[in-house]
Amino acid sequence: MIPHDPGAFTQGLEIRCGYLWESTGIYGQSTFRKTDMETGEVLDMLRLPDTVFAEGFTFLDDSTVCLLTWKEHSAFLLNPWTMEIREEFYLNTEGWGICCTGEFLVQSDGTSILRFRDTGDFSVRDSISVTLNGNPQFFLNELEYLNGQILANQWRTSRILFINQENGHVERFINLSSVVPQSVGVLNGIAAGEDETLYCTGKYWPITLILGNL
Ligand SMILES: [Ca+2]
Repeated sequence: MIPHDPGAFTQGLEIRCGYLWESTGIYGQSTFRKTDMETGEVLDMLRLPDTVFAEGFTFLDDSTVCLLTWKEHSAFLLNPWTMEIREEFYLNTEGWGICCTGEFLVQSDGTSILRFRDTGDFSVRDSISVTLNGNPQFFLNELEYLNGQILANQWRTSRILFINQENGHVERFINLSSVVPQSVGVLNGIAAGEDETLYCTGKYWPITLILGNL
Protein backbone atom coordinates (compact mmCIF):
# COMPACT_ATOMS: atom_id res chain seq x y z
CA MET A 1 0.00 0.00 0.00
CA ILE A 2 1.02 3.59 -0.41
CA PRO A 3 0.01 6.69 1.57
CA HIS A 4 -3.02 8.68 0.37
CA ASP A 5 -4.18 12.16 1.38
CA PRO A 6 -6.90 11.47 3.99
CA GLY A 7 -8.48 14.81 3.07
CA ALA A 8 -9.05 13.72 -0.53
CA PHE A 9 -12.68 12.99 -1.46
CA THR A 10 -11.51 10.69 -4.23
CA GLN A 11 -13.55 10.54 -7.43
CA GLY A 12 -11.15 9.15 -10.02
CA LEU A 13 -7.79 7.39 -10.14
CA GLU A 14 -5.52 6.57 -13.06
CA ILE A 15 -1.89 5.63 -13.76
CA ARG A 16 -0.18 7.30 -16.69
CA CYS A 17 3.42 8.15 -17.59
CA GLY A 18 4.75 6.89 -14.25
CA TYR A 19 2.44 8.95 -12.04
CA LEU A 20 -0.72 8.24 -10.08
CA TRP A 21 -3.36 10.82 -11.01
CA GLU A 22 -6.45 11.59 -8.96
CA SER A 23 -9.55 13.77 -9.01
CA THR A 24 -11.41 14.88 -5.88
CA GLY A 25 -14.92 16.24 -5.43
CA ILE A 26 -17.00 18.56 -3.19
CA TYR A 27 -18.06 22.08 -4.21
CA GLY A 28 -15.28 24.52 -3.46
CA GLN A 29 -12.74 21.72 -2.93
CA SER A 30 -12.65 19.90 -6.27
CA THR A 31 -9.18 19.19 -7.63
CA PHE A 32 -7.18 17.25 -10.20
CA ARG A 33 -3.85 15.97 -8.85
CA LYS A 34 -0.57 14.46 -9.97
CA THR A 35 0.88 12.24 -7.23
CA ASP A 36 3.99 10.16 -6.68
CA MET A 37 3.41 6.44 -7.30
CA GLU A 38 5.49 5.34 -4.32
CA THR A 39 4.98 8.01 -1.67
CA GLY A 40 1.54 9.33 -2.57
CA GLU A 41 2.90 12.86 -2.31
CA VAL A 42 0.84 15.43 -4.21
CA LEU A 43 3.27 16.86 -6.78
CA ASP A 44 0.94 19.23 -8.65
CA MET A 45 -2.71 20.23 -8.36
CA LEU A 46 -5.39 22.06 -10.32
CA ARG A 47 -8.16 23.65 -8.27
CA LEU A 48 -11.38 23.53 -10.24
CA PRO A 49 -14.00 26.31 -10.16
CA ASP A 50 -16.01 26.48 -6.91
CA THR A 51 -19.19 26.00 -8.92
CA VAL A 52 -18.38 22.41 -9.95
CA PHE A 53 -18.28 19.07 -8.14
CA ALA A 54 -15.56 17.06 -9.87
CA GLU A 55 -16.09 13.39 -10.61
CA GLY A 56 -14.06 10.77 -12.50
CA PHE A 57 -11.56 11.40 -15.29
CA THR A 58 -9.57 9.57 -17.92
CA PHE A 59 -6.69 10.25 -20.30
CA LEU A 60 -7.52 10.65 -23.99
CA ASP A 61 -3.78 10.72 -24.70
CA ASP A 62 -0.65 11.51 -22.68
CA SER A 63 -1.40 15.24 -22.64
CA THR A 64 -5.22 15.34 -22.56
CA VAL A 65 -7.47 14.51 -19.63
CA CYS A 66 -11.26 14.44 -19.74
CA LEU A 67 -12.72 15.15 -16.30
CA LEU A 68 -16.43 14.89 -15.46
CA THR A 69 -18.55 17.00 -13.17
CA TRP A 70 -21.51 15.64 -11.23
CA LYS A 71 -24.76 17.62 -11.46
CA GLU A 72 -23.33 20.32 -13.70
CA HIS A 73 -23.65 17.85 -16.60
CA SER A 74 -20.38 19.09 -18.01
CA ALA A 75 -16.82 17.90 -18.56
CA PHE A 76 -13.45 19.59 -18.85
CA LEU A 77 -10.51 18.87 -21.10
CA LEU A 78 -7.28 19.50 -19.18
CA ASN A 79 -3.57 19.50 -19.84
CA PRO A 80 -2.20 17.40 -16.94
CA TRP A 81 1.35 18.74 -17.33
CA THR A 82 0.48 22.45 -17.21
CA MET A 83 -2.71 21.95 -15.14
CA GLU A 84 -4.61 24.22 -17.50
CA ILE A 85 -8.26 23.86 -18.52
CA ARG A 86 -8.51 23.81 -22.30
CA GLU A 87 -12.24 23.44 -22.80
CA GLU A 88 -15.55 22.77 -21.08
CA PHE A 89 -18.41 20.97 -22.82
CA TYR A 90 -21.84 19.60 -21.92
CA LEU A 91 -22.93 15.96 -21.65
CA ASN A 92 -26.66 16.17 -20.73
CA THR A 93 -26.24 13.54 -18.00
CA GLU A 94 -24.78 13.40 -14.53
CA GLY A 95 -21.11 12.49 -14.61
CA TRP A 96 -19.88 9.75 -12.27
CA GLY A 97 -17.04 7.68 -13.76
CA ILE A 98 -15.22 7.52 -17.08
CA CYS A 99 -12.60 5.40 -18.83
CA CYS A 100 -11.24 5.18 -22.37
CA THR A 101 -11.17 2.01 -24.48
CA GLY A 102 -8.97 3.69 -27.08
CA GLU A 103 -11.93 3.76 -29.45
CA PHE A 104 -14.56 5.24 -27.13
CA LEU A 105 -14.98 7.08 -23.87
CA VAL A 106 -17.14 5.01 -21.52
CA GLN A 107 -19.16 7.02 -19.01
CA SER A 108 -21.28 6.08 -15.99
CA ASP A 109 -24.00 8.27 -14.48
CA GLY A 110 -24.94 6.42 -11.30
CA THR A 111 -27.45 4.12 -13.01
CA SER A 112 -26.82 0.69 -14.53
CA ILE A 113 -26.19 2.24 -17.96
CA LEU A 114 -22.76 2.82 -19.49
CA ARG A 115 -22.61 5.21 -22.45
CA PHE A 116 -19.99 4.93 -25.17
CA ARG A 117 -19.03 8.39 -26.40
CA ASP A 118 -17.07 9.54 -29.42
CA THR A 119 -13.58 10.69 -28.37
CA GLY A 120 -13.79 13.61 -30.81
CA ASP A 121 -17.20 15.21 -30.36
CA PHE A 122 -18.33 13.28 -27.22
CA SER A 123 -21.63 12.28 -28.81
CA VAL A 124 -23.22 9.04 -27.57
CA ARG A 125 -22.50 6.22 -30.03
CA ASP A 126 -23.77 3.26 -28.03
CA SER A 127 -24.82 2.18 -24.55
CA ILE A 128 -25.08 -1.02 -22.53
CA SER A 129 -27.11 -2.04 -19.49
CA VAL A 130 -24.89 -3.74 -16.94
CA THR A 131 -26.35 -6.90 -15.44
CA LEU A 132 -25.27 -9.68 -13.11
CA ASN A 133 -27.18 -12.92 -13.64
CA GLY A 134 -29.83 -10.88 -15.42
CA ASN A 135 -30.18 -8.28 -12.65
CA PRO A 136 -29.32 -4.63 -13.43
CA GLN A 137 -26.37 -3.33 -11.44
CA PHE A 138 -27.01 0.23 -10.27
CA PHE A 139 -24.73 2.95 -8.90
CA LEU A 140 -21.86 2.20 -11.27
CA ASN A 141 -19.21 4.72 -10.33
CA GLU A 142 -15.48 4.98 -11.08
CA LEU A 143 -14.31 3.05 -14.13
CA GLU A 144 -11.14 1.53 -15.55
CA TYR A 145 -10.47 -0.23 -18.85
CA LEU A 146 -8.29 -3.33 -18.79
CA ASN A 147 -7.82 -6.11 -21.35
CA GLY A 148 -11.10 -5.54 -23.13
CA GLN A 149 -13.14 -5.39 -19.92
CA ILE A 150 -14.63 -2.39 -18.16
CA LEU A 151 -14.00 -2.40 -14.42
CA ALA A 152 -16.46 -0.48 -12.23
CA ASN A 153 -16.66 0.10 -8.53
CA GLN A 154 -20.22 0.15 -7.29
CA TRP A 155 -21.14 3.02 -5.00
CA ARG A 156 -21.69 2.07 -1.35
CA THR A 157 -20.27 -1.41 -1.88
CA SER A 158 -16.74 -2.80 -1.75
CA ARG A 159 -17.18 -4.53 -5.09
CA ILE A 160 -15.28 -4.08 -8.32
CA LEU A 161 -17.23 -5.48 -11.27
CA PHE A 162 -15.53 -6.87 -14.40
CA ILE A 163 -17.92 -6.04 -17.25
CA ASN A 164 -18.08 -7.44 -20.79
CA GLN A 165 -18.04 -4.33 -22.96
CA GLU A 166 -20.09 -5.99 -25.71
CA ASN A 167 -23.14 -7.18 -23.74
CA GLY A 168 -22.82 -5.55 -20.30
CA HIS A 169 -22.67 -8.86 -18.44
CA VAL A 170 -20.69 -8.84 -15.20
CA GLU A 171 -18.34 -11.74 -15.83
CA ARG A 172 -16.94 -11.71 -12.30
CA PHE A 173 -16.46 -9.38 -9.37
CA ILE A 174 -14.13 -9.01 -6.42
CA ASN A 175 -15.27 -7.98 -2.96
CA LEU A 176 -12.71 -5.88 -1.09
CA SER A 177 -14.66 -5.60 2.17
CA SER A 178 -11.96 -7.46 4.10
CA VAL A 179 -9.25 -4.97 3.09
CA VAL A 180 -11.18 -1.69 3.03
CA PRO A 181 -9.97 0.63 5.83
CA GLN A 182 -12.50 1.05 8.64
CA SER A 183 -14.24 4.32 9.52
CA VAL A 184 -13.57 6.02 6.20
CA GLY A 185 -15.59 6.76 3.07
CA VAL A 186 -16.56 4.43 0.29
CA LEU A 187 -14.30 2.66 -2.16
CA ASN A 188 -13.88 4.93 -5.17
CA GLY A 189 -10.96 4.85 -7.57
CA ILE A 190 -9.55 2.02 -9.66
CA ALA A 191 -6.35 2.34 -11.66
CA ALA A 192 -4.40 -0.20 -13.70
CA GLY A 193 -0.63 0.10 -14.12
CA GLU A 194 1.25 -0.74 -17.29
CA ASP A 195 1.92 -4.24 -15.91
CA GLU A 196 -1.85 -4.53 -15.26
CA THR A 197 -1.39 -4.23 -11.51
CA LEU A 198 -4.59 -2.82 -10.03
CA TYR A 199 -4.61 -0.02 -7.48
CA CYS A 200 -7.65 1.22 -5.59
CA THR A 201 -8.46 3.85 -3.02
CA GLY A 202 -11.50 5.61 -1.62
CA LYS A 203 -12.98 8.81 -0.26
CA TYR A 204 -10.87 10.05 2.67
CA TRP A 205 -8.86 6.83 2.74
CA PRO A 206 -5.37 7.18 4.28
CA ILE A 207 -3.97 4.59 1.88
CA THR A 208 -4.07 3.42 -1.70
CA LEU A 209 -4.15 -0.36 -1.94
CA ILE A 210 -2.01 -2.25 -4.45
CA LEU A 211 -4.20 -5.20 -5.39
CA GLY A 212 -1.81 -6.83 -7.86
CA ASN A 213 -2.93 -8.74 -10.95
CA LEU A 214 -6.45 -9.96 -10.42
CA1 LIG B 1 -9.94 4.81 -13.18
